Parts: sequence; C-alpha cells; structure tokens
Amino acid sequence: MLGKIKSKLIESKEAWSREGRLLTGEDGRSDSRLPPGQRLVKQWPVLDLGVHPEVPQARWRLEVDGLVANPLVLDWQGLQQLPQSQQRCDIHCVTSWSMFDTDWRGVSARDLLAAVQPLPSARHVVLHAFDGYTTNVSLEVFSAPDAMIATHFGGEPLTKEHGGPVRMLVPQYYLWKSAKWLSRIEFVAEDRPGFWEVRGYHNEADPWLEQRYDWQ
Ligand SMILES: Nc1nc2c(c(=O)[nH]1)N[C@H]1C(S)=C(S)[C@@H](COP(=O)(O)O)O[C@H]1N2
Ligand SMILES: [Mo]
Repeated sequence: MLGKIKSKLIESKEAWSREGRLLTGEDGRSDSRLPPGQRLVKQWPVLDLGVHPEVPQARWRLEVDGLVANPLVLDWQGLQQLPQSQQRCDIHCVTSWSMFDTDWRGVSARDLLAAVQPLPSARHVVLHAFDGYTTNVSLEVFSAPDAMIATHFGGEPLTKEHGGPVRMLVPQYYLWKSAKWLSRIEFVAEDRPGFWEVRGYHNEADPWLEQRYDWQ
C-alpha cells in the first residue's frame, strides 16, 4: 500500500520538519484555547497518504494484541458490545488547523484496556492502519480518559475519508497520532516510532508544547 502513496507529499512534510515550519517558540502557557501557531477552521480537512482503503463495516476487524493478558480480535459487533462513550473535544493538526467542539462516539481506550488487560511489561502502544500507516503513543497517553476508538463523528458514522469505519482518536496530541482505518492496536515494551515519527516528526505530539518536529 505504502508504495502507492504520494512521495511528493512525504518529501514536503519532511522538509517542513527540517525547516521547523509553523514553530512560534511560544511557551504554550497562554490562556488561549487555540494552541500556539494554530488557526481555527470550520470545515474538517482530509489529510493522509493519499490512499483511502475501502474497509466495509462487515469485513472490518481490529486485532488487539502484543503484551496483553487477553488478546482480542474485534469485529464491528464485538466493538459495539463494549461500553459506548461520547465526547466533545477540540482537535489540532500539525499542518496548523484546529477545530473546536467536535463530537465523537466510540469505545474509550480505557474500556478497551479493561477488556484486554495489558501486562506490566507493556509500556507503549503501536497503532496500525489498513493503508500501512503506523503511529506510536505511550501507554500513559493511550490510557487518557479522552483517548477513543472512534466510530462516529457529529452523530454520523465516520466517513471513509476520515478513517471509517473505525479510527483512533487521541485529542491531546496533534492528529497524526489518531490513526485512521484502524486495524491493530499492539502493546509493546519498547517504544517504536511510526510513519511520521521516523520522518522528522516529534515522538510525542503535544500541541500546547508545539511538539511538531524532532531533529535529534
Ligand atoms: N491510517 C492513516 N491514519 C492517519 C494518516 C494516514 O495517512 N493514514 N494521516 C494522519 C495525519 S498526518 C493526520 S493530520 C490525520 C488527519 O485526519 P483527517 O483526515 O480525518 O483530518 O490523520 C492521521 N491518521
Ligand atoms: Mo498530518
């Protein structure tokens, strides 16, 4: 899949990282609801590697495995049988747009964790997607109350463009951590940087700290 993606797009985003594009150097402790360097949009942009995998709800499966006591393969029904949560949150993309008050529905990561029971050795989480994309978060960030395996946006099922039928949502980080077309949640001991994290993007992605890039 990744062979077909837009290499121009990847090259330009790698260049952004080298140039430190959009960095303001603010300390992020302002009272603003908008993180430094961000601007508000009303329409939800679509950003990805240019491949929108067709994953019909009936064929969608989510593997939850690695360092867990109770590995699972969830289908759509199985996901619906877990407790369902809703939340309203702001989302922030590293390309500088933010949206306020977005409404989401799905299974909270905490309820998934209760089902799979990570082992004490599990410290990090790798999110895999049907287009070959990966991204990584610490188990701590994955366990935040607002991290969610999302199925609905604005009261409607997630569209394919935005990662339907099921995507990750990690609102406390820039949106590249929120893998669309989620296929696998893997619990690991050692951190494993994902697609953008090995291409100059920060290993963490806190918009309030402007953790956009990492050249180290
Ligand atoms: N599977 C997958 N998930 C992905 C991406 C991708 O290319 N593939 N792009 C990431 C990036 S860089 C961003 S900014 C957000 C964009 O989400 P949106 O298109 O719903 O706005 O998805 C993230 N999740
Ligand atoms: Mo992005």
